[in-house]
Amino acid sequence: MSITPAEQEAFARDGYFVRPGSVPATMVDALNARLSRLITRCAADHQDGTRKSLAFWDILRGSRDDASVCWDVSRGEMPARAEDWEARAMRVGHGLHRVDDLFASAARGQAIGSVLSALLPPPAWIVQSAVVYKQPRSDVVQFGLHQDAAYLTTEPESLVLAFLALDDMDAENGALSVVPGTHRDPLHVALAMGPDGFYPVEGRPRPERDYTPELLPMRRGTVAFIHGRTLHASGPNRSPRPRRALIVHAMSGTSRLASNTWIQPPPEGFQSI
Ligand SMILES: O=C(O)CCC(=O)C(=O)O
Repeated sequence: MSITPAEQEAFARDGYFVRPGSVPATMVDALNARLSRLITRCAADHQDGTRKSLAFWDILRGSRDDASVCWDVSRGEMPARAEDWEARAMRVGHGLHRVDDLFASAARGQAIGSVLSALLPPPAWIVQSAVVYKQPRSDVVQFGLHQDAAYLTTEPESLVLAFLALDDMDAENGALSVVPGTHRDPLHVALAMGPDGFYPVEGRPRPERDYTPELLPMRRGTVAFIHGRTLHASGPNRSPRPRRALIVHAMSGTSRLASNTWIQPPPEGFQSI
């Protein structure tokens, strides 16, 4: 069985559950090493002119099917050597499972894919996969309280996020926080992608409630499974350590993606897990 009755119950009650020790340290090390390679390759593409724009939203919009890197350009000139660009990486995706065998096996394997499959009416489809990269002592990557279903809206709703900690995470380096039970809220806003980022296409006032986020410190190798409407957030990285997370979003093939959603299925359709 891929999930226990207690996990099923927690998901229904709280809108998330956490599984420590899901991915062995050797696999986490291998994913981080592969990540470095993908980032250096992308940097080399910029240096030889294969990739041009360094603008965040240009890169994000074009990132559905590959391993594009969004860069922190706020710290001046990019480094001379491609290997040194990793210190500027903010986000890598959103098709890691499509272009890289190791990330594909992580996304589809026992620790993530099987659990997503157990949570979703079959068939379960991977919509996107990416690494969120918070650099040491940097506040450029942080997230206010949001529902992922706002920017990946499925009808009827079936979105689930798997969040794999690739580093130990705590309050100091920007661990995830969630507001238990908020998956029972309606979708507060639906977002589409414009030239300068996401903009609201449909919104309802957020219910008058006191949202108290709960910090989820995680050891590397932990996976959290989060309902698409569960409010979550994460702060800046104030530590000298990196904070990397693999995020994999999945939906049921019995739903469809809203037409305003920034990711649409590739021509051959989404792949089942
Ligand atoms: O990496 C994180 O802390 C949160 C990521 C997230 O919520 C998102 O990408 O929507």
